[in-house]
Amino acid sequence: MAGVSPSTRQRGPRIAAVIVGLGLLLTSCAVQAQASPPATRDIRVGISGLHFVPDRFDVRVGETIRFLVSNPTNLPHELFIGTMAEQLAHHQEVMKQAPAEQAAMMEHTGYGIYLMAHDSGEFVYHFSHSGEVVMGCHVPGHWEAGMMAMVLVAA
Ligand SMILES: [Cu+2]
Repeated sequence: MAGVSPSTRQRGPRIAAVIVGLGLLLTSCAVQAQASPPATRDIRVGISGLHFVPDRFDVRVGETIRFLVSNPTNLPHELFIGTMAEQLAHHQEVMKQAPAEQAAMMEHTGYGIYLMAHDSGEFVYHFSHSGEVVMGCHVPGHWEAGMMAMVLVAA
């Protein structure tokens, strides 16, 4: 996705570029959040080991859900929400980053949330199409271990 250019040996300018990039992404996230309708329902998502709990959710087209996500584990986790094609594209993007930049990238995707160990947070998502939407964690090794949940969006 947008943002962080490939690394150079000059650490200072690279960090400055990352900060500017994150600022732009944060701005775009804020704009996006304002554009979606207010949430009409809350859904809680837990994490246990390398699993979302529960691992299946049912919503209806047109619903705007506030997801309240808690991570009681000792590891950081991401909850990236999107179609399976978007999951695979996002996964490739994350894997391309240097390890030090993966977390920063996952933290600001704009389509979900990134949580440190023992942290919690929330995000709002509007379901505009029927079908299946996937929640995936792309912290290295987690997606490969099957860390995903399905959201079934009924017409
Ligand atoms: Cu994870």
